Amino acid sequence: MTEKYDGTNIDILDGLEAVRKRPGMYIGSTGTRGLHHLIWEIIDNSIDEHLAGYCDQIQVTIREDNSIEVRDNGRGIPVDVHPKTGFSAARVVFTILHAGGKFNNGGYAFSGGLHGVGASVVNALSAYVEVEIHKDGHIYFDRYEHGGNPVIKLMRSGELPVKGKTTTTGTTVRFLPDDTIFETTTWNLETIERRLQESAFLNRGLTIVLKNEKTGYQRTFHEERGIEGFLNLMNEDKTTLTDIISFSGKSNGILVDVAMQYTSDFSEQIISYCNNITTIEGGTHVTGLRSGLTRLMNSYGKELGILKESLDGKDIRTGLVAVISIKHPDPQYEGQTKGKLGSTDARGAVEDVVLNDAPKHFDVFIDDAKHILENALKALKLRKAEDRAKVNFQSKGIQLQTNGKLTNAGSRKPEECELFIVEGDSAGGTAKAGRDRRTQAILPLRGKVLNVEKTSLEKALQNKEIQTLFSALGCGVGESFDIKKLKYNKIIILTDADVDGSHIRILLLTLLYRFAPALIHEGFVYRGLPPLYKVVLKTTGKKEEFLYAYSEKELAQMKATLGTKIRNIQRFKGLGEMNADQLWDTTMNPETRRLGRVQIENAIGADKITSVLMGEKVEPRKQFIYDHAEDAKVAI
Ligand code: TSJ
Repeated sequence: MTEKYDGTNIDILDGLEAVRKRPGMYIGSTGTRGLHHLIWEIIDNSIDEHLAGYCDQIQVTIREDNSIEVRDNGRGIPVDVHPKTGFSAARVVFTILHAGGKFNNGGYAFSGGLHGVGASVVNALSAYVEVEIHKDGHIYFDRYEHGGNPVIKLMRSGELPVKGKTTTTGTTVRFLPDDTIFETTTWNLETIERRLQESAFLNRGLTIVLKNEKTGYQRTFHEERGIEGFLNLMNEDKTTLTDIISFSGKSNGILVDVAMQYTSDFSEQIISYCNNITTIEGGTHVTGLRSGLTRLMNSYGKELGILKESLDGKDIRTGLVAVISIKHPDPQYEGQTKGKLGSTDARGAVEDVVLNDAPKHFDVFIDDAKHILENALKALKLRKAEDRAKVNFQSKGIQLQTNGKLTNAGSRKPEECELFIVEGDSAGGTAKAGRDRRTQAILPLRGKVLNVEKTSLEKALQNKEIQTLFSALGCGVGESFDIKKLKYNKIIILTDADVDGSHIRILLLTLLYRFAPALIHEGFVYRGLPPLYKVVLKTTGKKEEFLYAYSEKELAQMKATLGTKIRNIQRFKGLGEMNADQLWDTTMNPETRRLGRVQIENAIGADKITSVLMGEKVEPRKQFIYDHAEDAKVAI
């Protein structure tokens, strides 16, 4: 073969074109979540370099032109010519789908793997990408435009051009997301900060600097204490019963790192990671931590003469807040969102580390073991009292199920049924009239009862409609939760686009998250998006022609494109102002409505929500985010 494969090859562009055609398959969505995914994809490479032991600094910059720059002080992406393709490895990384893994695993045994779709996907979805590699005294440079087209034609050797000399090593990547692909290209500083904060916690000693060139803002993330620092943040507003207990160890080739502390909470909170990826649904490592802790505490209890009989794991875990991070050479994930670790060996490995390494703490700080055991005995007592009094919320829910005002769907097939939780009796009535009676159920929630900002979860649970909601769902709550019994395929929260509406929505989400988190994790919960405006057009005929605007931005776009053709703009102050047809068209009809799927931003966000909301702090409430659901037709 005389022709060199120089990256303009048609196959390569076909590969990247496939990404541009179906971006959702590679990055989940083209909304704000997908947009930010691009940053994570790039940073993860630098973090892998840190894990390999060659990088301790990462700089992330939001640049004036809205591009992102990620710079690290690692070894620099290999640039040697890749024998199969005949061009520089660095170009392979950016042009060939899934090439990332081959290189990323080179020096490091634990890679995120599953989640790392890599640099080529970022390239395919960017208006431009620039790569600068400092290595072996040279600065290598490469650039791509319009979805991955290489700008620099490589010479026959396939080597990247050198644009200068250097005495350091490292990789810099700059990319500008393609605004013809993404619904939004606005970076959310808070989202980026949370992720970098999380990365700093999980990678002890790594320094990450975030800069916003547009505003001059700068912040450094660095955690000498690693996950202990994370736990400290999680518990900062709580009453703690023990010190932070941290231990690490290795079993069967699996590295285990745990930080835990007991609090006066009644719940248990375990945040888990495998290979730096959050496992939001837990899995075998979490099971190992639970069972290991049960065995360990029962053995201390007997040794100390505090226990005669073994305690139940759930009593031992009352008040537990823990972060577990494991490194597994070949992790397997399960669950709809792949957020659950399935590797069976992780359970035993974590259990081993708990039994072998946690005693290094407890043998010295024996009071911590005593406090945990006393707390568990208290939890057991409370639980028994609760059982006797039968004040258990679950049984109450069942008794009261007929008291609420649920209007059920005709069909009994969960896969086609939807439950609308509607704010206000009047909107509830409209929804009842407008719905598809066969598949759509309506549960009105009286706003007045719930819109008190500080309604506690306990108070909310006394609310008839809330009880009706949980019994209507059919899947139980807490320990007896069973998603297979869920009677609806979608749970759609429909509240006004005002402050009260948002409080009710957050309260409902908090309740669902607290009592049936899988409903949110598995994507069953949605937010209906009612329009804000009806834009009536000037017409000559008798029939009224109009459009709906769902945001201020859309209204502005309509004003810009339609201008003088607009006759009148009506603002909907609430759902109650719409008639049944309007509500059906805009918000309920699966063919025309818009829905946002409720998602949890990340582990810090999710668990901080629960703890902080329980503590009645208002500020971090915004961390439930909404991504456009796949069935939402976007009208503009
Ligand atoms: F992949 C990428 F282009 F997106 C990217 C990679 C982006 C950024 C910001 C950094 C990196 C990156 C890759 N930083 N450091 C590395 N290191 C390697 O790829 C590397 C270097 C040397 C060796 C070796 O075995 O000598 C192996 C690897 C994987």
